[in-house]
Parts: sequence; structure tokens; C-alpha cells
Amino acid sequence: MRKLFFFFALFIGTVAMAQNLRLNERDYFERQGVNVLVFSNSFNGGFNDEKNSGIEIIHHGVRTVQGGAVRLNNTPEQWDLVPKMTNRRVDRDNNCIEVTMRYDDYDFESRVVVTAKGQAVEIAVYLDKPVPEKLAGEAGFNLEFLPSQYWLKTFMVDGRLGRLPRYATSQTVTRPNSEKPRQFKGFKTYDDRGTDRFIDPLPIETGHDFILATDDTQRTIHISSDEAELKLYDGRILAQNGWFVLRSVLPKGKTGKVVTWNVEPHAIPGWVREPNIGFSQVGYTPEQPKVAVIELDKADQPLASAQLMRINPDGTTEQAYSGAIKTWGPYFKYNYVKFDFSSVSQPGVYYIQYGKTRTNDFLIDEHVYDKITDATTDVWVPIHMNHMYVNEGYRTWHGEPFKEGYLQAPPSDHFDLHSQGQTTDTKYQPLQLIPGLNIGGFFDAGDFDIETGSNINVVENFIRTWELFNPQRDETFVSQKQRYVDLHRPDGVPDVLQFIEHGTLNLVAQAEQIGHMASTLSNSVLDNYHHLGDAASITDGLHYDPSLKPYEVSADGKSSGTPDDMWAFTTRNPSLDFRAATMFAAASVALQGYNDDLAQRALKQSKRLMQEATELVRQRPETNAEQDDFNWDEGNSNNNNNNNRQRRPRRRQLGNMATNLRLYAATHEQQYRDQFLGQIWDALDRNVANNMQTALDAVPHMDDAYKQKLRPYVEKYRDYVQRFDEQNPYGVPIGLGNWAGGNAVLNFGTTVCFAHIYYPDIIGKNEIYRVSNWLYGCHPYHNYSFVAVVGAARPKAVFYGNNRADFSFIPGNVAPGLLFRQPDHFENYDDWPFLWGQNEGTIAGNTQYIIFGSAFKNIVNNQK
Ligand SMILES: [Ca+2]
Ligand SMILES: [Ca+2]
Ligand SMILES: [Ca+2]
Repeated sequence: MRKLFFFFALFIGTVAMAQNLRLNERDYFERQGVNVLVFSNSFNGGFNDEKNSGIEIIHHGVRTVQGGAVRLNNTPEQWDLVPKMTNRRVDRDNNCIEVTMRYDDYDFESRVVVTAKGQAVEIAVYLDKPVPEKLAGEAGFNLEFLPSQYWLKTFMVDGRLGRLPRYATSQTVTRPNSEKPRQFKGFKTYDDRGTDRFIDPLPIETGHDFILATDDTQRTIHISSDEAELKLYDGRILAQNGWFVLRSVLPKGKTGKVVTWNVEPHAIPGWVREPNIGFSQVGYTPEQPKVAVIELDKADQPLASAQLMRINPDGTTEQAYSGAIKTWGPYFKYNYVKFDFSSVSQPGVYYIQYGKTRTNDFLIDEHVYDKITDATTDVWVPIHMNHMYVNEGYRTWHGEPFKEGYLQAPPSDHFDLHSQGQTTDTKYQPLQLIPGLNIGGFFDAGDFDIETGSNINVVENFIRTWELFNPQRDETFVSQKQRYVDLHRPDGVPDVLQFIEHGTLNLVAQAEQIGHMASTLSNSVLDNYHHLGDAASITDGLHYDPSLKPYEVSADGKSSGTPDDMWAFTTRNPSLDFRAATMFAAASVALQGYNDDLAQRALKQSKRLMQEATELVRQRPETNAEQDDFNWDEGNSNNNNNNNRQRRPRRRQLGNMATNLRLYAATHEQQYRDQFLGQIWDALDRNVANNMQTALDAVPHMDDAYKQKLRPYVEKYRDYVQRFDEQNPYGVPIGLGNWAGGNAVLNFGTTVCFAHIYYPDIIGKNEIYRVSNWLYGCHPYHNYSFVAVVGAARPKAVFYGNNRADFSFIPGNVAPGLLFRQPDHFENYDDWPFLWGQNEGTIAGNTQYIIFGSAFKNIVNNQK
């Protein structure tokens, strides 16, 4: 009887919770199936305004609505102004959250109050002062809807029916530029072709009562306003990463409560999120540990057991194993349980059955990991070779980009987080052509610039791959003479050597032509920075001549008045020169016997830059020499994400131990060895995790005493590795930044592999699978492989590559992974590629993956 009563009470409690939205302990509104977040994530502007902020709705587990805020455009783009949140107040007594937001550029302040009212929220905008004259008719309250979850769905507006379009084709008008609110730092996202007018989308629909997705109860949402007119826009008209936008313009000349919306996301009665069964989509080798991590809704009851099913060659299935479910516990918003089927070692095709949930099939086989780096080396990397025509079979990936070369950047700010100081630090005048830079180098990521720091990493990563694993693989034809790359066409030269050469060619050219390293070779105008398409069409290939009118071409056809040429940002940074010098020393060794001329040039620049950088640092005031020497997150020797837009400054000393080690390896000069040994032990005492990779990198170059002395640190590192089993259910370091933690996980995996290679008795073989499992599908949110890799049964389908507008991927790409949204949501969209923080692969990160994958494969294969 008591049991029954308890059950009944629990049932009532559950129903009550399911009925009304309530403020929970994490300060957002919640009912089963619906979360309404109010500025749990705020706008940052520039790069960071990536559809991740304001009022957001997580609807049946998917973040389908965001951007709720007072905005200045019908369909705001990434570089449009964002409001700064100046105050946020959670009022539990009144079940509401109030946010004050401000546009400094216009001295414009507004308040938004979101109040739970039964199953809906009321969103109300308050003004203490009327909308400024300049923004009257422009400022409005916006809410944005994820296109990939709403397109093709039916909607109803004041009783009229419609269907949300798969592709943007709604109508537009143009208006004078003078009427457009200023964009981020005054940059312009569009090329108006000399018309002095901008494009403004017209609404798809207008009314007072909208129900979106009437045909899909998972997405149905009802928005209405008695007095305000609601307009529905398609943000994809202006930018492929735009969302559907619903907005009400704020009335002119009014104060107080100026706009009120009622927003009710439908919740499916009794809905429980389907279990997410994380496992390796690449499969498992017979002897490795095999543990699926199952992510459960907190309203879900864990089952007692799960089954591993085998699919026989004749199509029949049989149960291979049934095992107990073990509870791990809660982690952020979900509960986690594990299913260990390690005892199954018979090669075959399997799937996991957990209650009604069945995974796709995967292999258990000795060879599952054999090809994990092939797509990255054979396809992703060559496609990112700059200044080349890249062909694959019938397809041209891109023509030869930037034929007109690079101009000296004038003193300026930049949208990709660079700047050119007051002087050029070169012999060139602002906007003068710097000859010889349009050679070699790799596209940074989803964009097409040459980030010098990243390119240094890339060359280093290829050199390490070459030195450690000596890969002879030759699947790529590279002709520097023809400026032509052909995929899957062997040319007798190992591809890794050609990649080292290609990276070195650009970096040596920088040192020779500029005199030191540029910080970046990048776009000069924002309107061609967000380019999606053939890299060869980013610029017109003609030299910029300011004496011509924009879009005018000279009589000889060689120059134009269009200011689209790329710029070299040349402010001198001795620590970058140091890094380049170190890399050049190693490149000169790697290239010897293959391209002796380039090897010589690299060595010459290495010596000169080393000397000059040392002198420059010496000339600095003593106190500033170390403190001022900030560098972007690049402390690790094997690091890798200079495109890391978290941009956390990290203090870095010149002549650090990784540099000394690499110089010792390249030159065998005793002074570098001594300096390295004078630094490494202190560093390990301070932080064993951060410095273990550098310590391990030294093992092949040091004596046995060094290896012995390192042992206790490796033991400490093992404890560090194993502690992750308690921190989260996946046993890897999970990042919570605005760039998902993929690179940190890769670094971790690489270090674990090397620790196992040199100290197998301390770091056991089973430890190396932590990161492969994570990358290939055992992670939160979904179970798709983060690597567009050969062998995975279910790789991610979309990435933020330069072909993202086609909802596609470039094979071999590695996604950063799970983007954490405050306060408790992990996300990796696989139907929407446009959020770089979760879906963009970088050249440094992907070449780091080649090292990880090579080390991992070596361990797996050598011990078969
Ligand atoms: Ca970039
Ligand atoms: Ca080749
Ligand atoms: Ca041009």
C-alpha cells in the first residue's frame, strides 16, 4: 500500500512538472521536453556571434531556437552589432528572468523580462527611453529558428497555411547604405557592387498568431502577440548560416512595456529522450576493452541489461552477449550508464540492443583501425594546399588562388583577430605588393587565410610524422612547377615530404621577402573573408590599382580597381620568429636529399631569425621581456589550434624547453641540451600533464638516466589520466570553452600513446583507446564519429569546411566536437554545419590527428 502511494505521489509530481514551466536550480525554465534559457549565454560580437546566445529554447533535446534579444536588423548576420548584457536578474518569487541589454554605439538600452506562465513564457520588452531616432523602425525583438529543424515543416499564421522553405527564395529590397546600422568595428559583410545600397529581406509572412511546425509535435511552437505585429524572415537570404527569424519592430516614441509575446513550445506528453548509445563507429579490435556509454534522460529508468547482437553472413542475427548495465551517475543534465562487452572477441558484424534502442552495426576485427588517417592525408590535407589547382577525378576542388599576390597591410584592425601596428616593420609601403608570397602554405580551416602560427605547427606535425613513422604513402601528385595537385595519383614521392615542402615554401618566402614572419596572410575585406566556393574566385586575380574605379579593369587586363587583394600583416613578433627558426631547422633536416635548395634556404633563415629574435628580446627592457611576450595558446610542443578562437593568452618564454629540445634534435649542440635539462624537471614539478608531451618527445634524444628520472612523473601522469574516469563518464578531458575541446582531447590522446610507447609498464595499452572511442562515437549528444574517416560506419555528415554551404564535408576532417552551452548542454549539430565551435576542422588540428592516428595505429598493429 505504501509502495503504491509512493508511486502515485511520484506520478503526480511528474505530471505537475510536465505541465508547467518552472525556474530550475540552474536558472532556466524547464518542463519535460522544453528548456527555455534566458541569456545563460550572452552575445560577444565579431566571431563569437554564432547563433549561440540570448533567449534560447532546447526543444525535446535539440537547441532549435536562439538569438532572442533586441536586435537592429531583420535578419542579423555574424558581424552585425550585438547587445551587451549589462544586468541579469533571476526572480524566483515571480518566476521570471530580467535582462538589461545595451548598444553602446547608439546609447540604446532595453530590458527583456521573461516570465513563466503555465506552459508558455511571456516575453516582454521594456524601454525607459524611446528607441533612438537612428534606430526607429530598425530595432526590434527577434527570435531565431534553426532552419534544418524547421524547413519543409508546415506553419499557420492567423489561420493561413504555409510551408517553411528548404532553400531561401523570399523577396528582398535594397536600401541606401546610410540607413543600415553599423556593423562590427565598421566592417562590411557585403559587396554592394558600387550601388551604395544594402539588401534587406522582406518577410515571408506577417500576422499576430504563428504556429510553426504544425506537422511535427517535436518542433511545434506557438507564438502570438495581441498588439505587436510578428514578421517571419529567412536569414539565409543574406548569409547561408542565417536562421528563420521572427521579429516585432519596437514602436516609435514609446516607453514602458512596448512589445509582449506569448511563446509556447509544445511538449509531447510523456516524452523521454531516446538513449544515446556511445560506441566506436570504427569498431573494435578483438582484444581491446569495449565499453558503450549510454546517455539517459534524467526521467529515464536505466534497464538492467543490454545485449550485443551479431549479424551473420547469411543475414540472421543472434545474441552474442548479454550483460549487466552499470551506473556511472549524473553528468550535467543527463544520467550515464555503461555496458561492457569486452569479453566478446570473435570477429564479426555487431550491434547493441538496449531496450527498444538499436544501434547501427559495427565491426569487431583486427584491422578496423588500419585506415583511420588515410582520408586526412590523401584528401583533406591536399585540398587545403594553397596557391595550387587541386583536382580529384572529375572534380576540381579549387583553382589556383591569389594569383595577384599579397599587399603590405596598412595599419589596421582585422575581423579575424589580427591587427597591423602603426608601422609595417618592413621596407614596404602600405598597400605595396610584397613579391613572392603566393607560394605554398595551407588554408587555415573553414577559411582561406594562411595563419603563420598554424602553418608552423603543420610543418612541425608533418616533420614529426615523418621522423617517427616514416610514412612512404604516395597517393598525391604535387607539381610546384605546374602549381597542380591531383588526388589519388602517385608521383613517386612520399606525400608527407611534399606537404613539408609545401608548408616550408610559404614560410621561407615570408622570412626572405618580409625579413621576418608575418602574423597572417589574410583577407583585406570582410566581404570576401566569409567566402564559400572556389578559393580561386575569392579575389579577381588582378593587381589592385587604386587609380582605377572599383570593378574597372585596366586596358592590359592585369589590374583592377577592386580592392580585393589579400594583405600580409607584418608586425614583428620575435617569439613567432623563434618558432619559425626552430621549425626551419627541423625542416632543413627533413628536406635534405629531397629538395636541397629549399633545405639550404630554410637553414639560412633559421640561423638569421634565431640570431635576430635573440637580439630583439635582449634589447627589450628586462621586466618586459617575459611578461609582454604573450602568445596565443601555443605553449604545447604538439599543440595545435592556433585557430583557437578562445584566444586565451598564455605566457610564453623565448627559448622555452620545447624549442631547446627541437634545436638540440636538429643541431645536436650541447647548449640546447643543457638548457632543456635545466627546464624540464621544474616544469614537470609545476604541471605534469601540460609538460609530459615535451618530456616524452625528449626520450629518443636523451640517455637512459633521463628515462629513469622521468619514470615517477609518468606514474603521476597515469594517475592524472585515470582521474578522468571519475570526472566524466567518457574518461577524457572534456572542454567547456566556445571552441569545443577536440584539440585538447587529441593532445591528450597523443601523449597517452607516447607514454605507452616509452613506458608500457606504467601506461597500459588499454589507456590508448580512451581518445579513439571518444573521437569515433562514444561521446554525449549523438554517437557519430567526429572524424570524417575511412572505416567509420556512421561518420558525421556535415562539417564547417569551406564547402559547408552544401551541407557536406571534406573527407578526413576532424570536428572540434561538443560545444558546451551554459549551463548544462553539450551540442554537436549534424544537420547544420555552420557553427565553427563544434564543426570546423583546422589545418593544425587535423595534422595533429595524423600524429595521433599514426601513433595509435602503430601501437595497435605492433602488438597484434
Ligand atoms: Ca583563419
Ligand atoms: Ca606524392
Ligand atoms: Ca585583386
